[in-house]
Amino acid sequence: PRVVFSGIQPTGTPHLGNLLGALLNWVKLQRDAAPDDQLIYSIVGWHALTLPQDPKALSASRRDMLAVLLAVGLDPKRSVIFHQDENLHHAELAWILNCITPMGKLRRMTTWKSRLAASRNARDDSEVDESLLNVGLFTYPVLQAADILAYRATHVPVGEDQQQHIELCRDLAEGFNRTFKGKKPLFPLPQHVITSSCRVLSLKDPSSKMSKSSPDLNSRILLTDGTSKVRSKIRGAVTDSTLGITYDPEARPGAANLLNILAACTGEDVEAVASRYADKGHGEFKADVADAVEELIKGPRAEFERLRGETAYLASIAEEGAAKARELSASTLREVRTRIGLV
Ligand code: AQP
Repeated sequence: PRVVFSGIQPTGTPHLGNLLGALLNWVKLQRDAAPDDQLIYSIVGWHALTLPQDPKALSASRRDMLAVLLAVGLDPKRSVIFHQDENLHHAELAWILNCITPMGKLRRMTTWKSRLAASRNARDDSEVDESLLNVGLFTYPVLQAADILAYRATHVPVGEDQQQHIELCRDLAEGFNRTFKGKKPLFPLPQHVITSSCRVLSLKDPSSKMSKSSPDLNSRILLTDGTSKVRSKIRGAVTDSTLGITYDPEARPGAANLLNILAACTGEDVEAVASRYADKGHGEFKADVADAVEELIKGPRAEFERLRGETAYLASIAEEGAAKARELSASTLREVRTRIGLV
């Protein structure tokens, strides 16, 4: 049987990229799973702390994210849905893994390098070094490895941008197995499941991905956006002035992004969608993209609005999820402690 683990940060309202790139795939995995597959989905609050968060907003996002996971169709009877910060085994294992992780490996993470570059740009100073960045950001991938290994997960459905982190996780699992031998290797080497070829790009700058943290609200479609917001954001999406629609991600990234979105919403092949719009105008194309997005999000949006008020229900789901998660990771941590000598 497979053990599937994935996580999402409670850093704000999920956008179309999170839905198409992650959450809807989690639901698909849940639907297609074999009866003895274990599915574990976590809201990773400790990861969110690596960037500054307003405590009130974080607390609200944390609760809302649980409502979102239920609203998109995750079933707490089938999947373990819980807050990372309510299972301390993650932090314990992260510390232990930190102690076997070479700094050089973390310095090579592209996510770390891009944070460093962003900090240099923000200060307009190419001499800025890592001393200004926090240690949590540096060791973020080790916490992610702990999230996965605490459940001895075999499959990790996350975006392509996470590939390097999964490789690090495999390295750490392998290193631990080699150093701390038992009757059999403790950790399976988890596989990266690339859940979607659809990487959703910013509507305003198709050279970067759609992101929760971009300051431009028009760059992303939120799960909470109503019909008219969806329409106006798609209408305002950056495309180009070439007549007709073709799928050319290099030369026409804006149009290609909208084609990818449309194809992902309707479950069609992107080239087939493109050929249907070859002779159509941008206005008509965008109107159809907006309709498809609206069709996709309207159900989860209504369910989210209903659920977010059900605070007692959400609290009970969180509590049950955390208890199950702790139970599942307890045996791993017991074995880890024994093998390293902390018993
Ligand atoms: N634009 C995207 N297209 C496809 N998938 C995406 N994901 C994020 N953005 C896109 C996937 O969503 C999952 C949860 O991601 P996360 O909460 O760890 O956030 P992130 O990847 O750091 O990106 P966000 O959502 O834009 O948040 P911020 O701005 O806070 O960094 C992951 O599986 C990710 O691949």
